[in-house]
Amino acid sequence: MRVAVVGATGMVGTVMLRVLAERKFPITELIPVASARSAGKKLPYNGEEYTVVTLEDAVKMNVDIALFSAGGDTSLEWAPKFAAAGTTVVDNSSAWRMDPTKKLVVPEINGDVLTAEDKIIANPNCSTIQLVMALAPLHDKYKMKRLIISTYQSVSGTGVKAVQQLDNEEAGVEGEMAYPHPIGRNALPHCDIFMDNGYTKEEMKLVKEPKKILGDDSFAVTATAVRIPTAGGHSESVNVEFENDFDLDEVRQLLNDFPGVVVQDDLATNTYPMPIYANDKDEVFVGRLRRDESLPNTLNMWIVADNLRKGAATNTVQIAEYLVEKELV
Ligand code: A2P
Ligand code: 11C
Repeated sequence: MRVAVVGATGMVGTVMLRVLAERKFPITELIPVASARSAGKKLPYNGEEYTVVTLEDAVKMNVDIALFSAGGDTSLEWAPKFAAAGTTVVDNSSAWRMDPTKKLVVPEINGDVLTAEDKIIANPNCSTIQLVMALAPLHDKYKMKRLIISTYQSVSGTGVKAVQQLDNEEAGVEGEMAYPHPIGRNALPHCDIFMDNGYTKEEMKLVKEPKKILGDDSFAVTATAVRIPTAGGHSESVNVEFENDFDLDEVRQLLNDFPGVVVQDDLATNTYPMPIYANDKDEVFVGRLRRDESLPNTLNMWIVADNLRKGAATNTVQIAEYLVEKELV
């Protein structure tokens, strides 16, 4: 496969290169792509160096698969041009996710919706991916009625500038601000931009994307997304009301049996998911499983994953793997 990584110099693009190499993706030629500022720069991949090219050059290079993580505007403009040139694009931006003509995919859940006709495929938002990974097996069995989600999101989700802001604050150094407030020793109930309804865009992604991925809009969702001063790894407190009652041991079993999900839930040893543990791992970790004693058929859970890996790069690469495996590219 001739594979382009668009945004190869960025936070997610860098992890994409690592994940492609780790998973031994069948690459015959790697084409790292970034802005004109980075063209000519060398990037390491699998022990060799590759030269960064521009989108204008890459689109002419007969690419089989392009993994995009260079922002929504770049995707809106360039994904259709790559698709027209015969390339299958897997896009990590929010540009195409809610477009009814595009598939929004977490391979373990709905990989089977993909066909060879899909030329632009959307990768969900990081906080959505870890959420649906933990909910899909439970929804299948007990059917969700309502979800209340509160997120605790790391600064790496915002990008390099935000990681730098936290580093600067921790070192007591003045610098550029990615957020309108300090993030160190703070919690900002503000991820992404505010919408007309008073929710943030991140909160609305959590409301809309799970319904599309699970192919079911019969359940209700409300969310509050909060930025906290962790470097990497998003956490989520989720309250889920089901139509049908559940057994907690069976919940643990269903979660453990689901590919890519690991239950960490042993109170005697203070074992529960944490961002520092999830760091650099591909699995979604679930714990603090307990009955909501205030409502029937209702579960409380705590979900943690590395937002740059399963939340972004790994899921994108898994979609590409699925396409190759099923001979859809
Ligand atoms: P560059 O490093 O040349 O600016 P992040 O998500 O960490 O901010 O990274 C964004 C990625 O998207 C970087 O690789 C960046 O390249 C790339 N990028 C940003 N704007 C463009 C553009 N207009 N064309 C191509 N790549 C872009
Ligand atoms: C965050 N979820 O942590 C964001 C980052 O829609 O792909 C990814 C934004 C997106 O702020």
